[in-house]
Amino acid sequence: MSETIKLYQLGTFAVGNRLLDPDERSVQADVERSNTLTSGHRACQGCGEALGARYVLDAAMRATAGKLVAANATGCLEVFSTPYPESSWQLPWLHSLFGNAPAVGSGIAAALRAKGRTDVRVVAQGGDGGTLDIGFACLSGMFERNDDVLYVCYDNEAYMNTGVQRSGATPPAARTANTKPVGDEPGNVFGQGKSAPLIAMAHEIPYVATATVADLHDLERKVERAMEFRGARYLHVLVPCPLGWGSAASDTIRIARLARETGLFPVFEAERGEVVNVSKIRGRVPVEEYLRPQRRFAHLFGEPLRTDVIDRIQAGADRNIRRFGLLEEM
Ligand SMILES: Cc1ncc(C[n+]2csc(CCOP(=O)(O)OP(=O)(O)O)c2C)c(N)n1
Ligand code: SF4
Ligand SMILES: [Mg+2]
Repeated sequence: MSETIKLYQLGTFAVGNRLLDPDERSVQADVERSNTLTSGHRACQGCGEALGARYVLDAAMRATAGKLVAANATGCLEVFSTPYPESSWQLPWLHSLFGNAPAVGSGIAAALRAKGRTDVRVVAQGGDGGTLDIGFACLSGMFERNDDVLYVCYDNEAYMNTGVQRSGATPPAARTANTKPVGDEPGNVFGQGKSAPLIAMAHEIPYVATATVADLHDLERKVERAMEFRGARYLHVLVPCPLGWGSAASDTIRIARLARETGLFPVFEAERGEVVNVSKIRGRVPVEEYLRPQRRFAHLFGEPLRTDVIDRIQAGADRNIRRFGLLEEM
């Protein structure tokens, strides 16, 4: 005798989960969630970028009642989500080039304005390479024209999609495919790179914020806040990459938290060029705790132990703590 079993879970896990009673559902199955980046994509296990993008886009969808268009630069986020003809995106989504997502976002915003569709909002997004390096001129133009676009940079501190090459966001001493851990100054050199959030602030655009995937509610709140403004807005999200950082997939959240708690990644909000809110460090930790679990810094912990390099990284964290007032006043 055979029995026919109905399979409801044809779409996402979240959809299947919605067949349960509300109090038994996971957060992901909340009926309010749009699951904008849905299951089936090919990101590595523990990918911070996939997690960050999912929360950013779902929050943006909520804030705009689903009237949202996204432009996406080439990079891991595009490659793992959209191996043509498949896609994990459940919103109108355009793949731009590696270097022009901000310009494509500006174009979409201009077209919507020409059509009088002020109800539909625009997100443009890309990795740190697409944002800080090749797309930087387009981004600055989008900022100075104050185009009505929220630009989101998912910062995993290198060009991950093409095999972990250095970007303008790669931290000092980090090993990448083209910053080898050899010589007196192993890994990426000190004194290079740039802070995209500070440069965005210098454009005095309505809203700039940083966030990490360690605090997803904070990330969601910042997306919602960004959507309250018209004009150019910039959100910079630190998204650990297990493959490129040589960290355990299960450590993504912990490492993102340590980036904040060491002071290496300041988490703050700014409006029209002024810092208006800072996430204080709750339990300060030395940078060594952040560096040790990542193989991209393994050359600092061999023989001899490179305390000189670790001290220089600590000095950078201490400077951030002073500059942004990251510690509670005693
Ligand atoms: C003009 C051009 N140069 C190079 C490439 C190859 N390319 C595609 S994605 C990428 C790196 C992406 O790095 P990032 O923006 O940091 O995104 P991630 O993959 O790290 O998320 C490169 C070099 C390209 N697509 N176009
Ligand atoms: S290489 Fe890094 S950014 Fe790309 S999918 Fe894997 S974990 Fe995510
Ligand atoms: Mg990157």
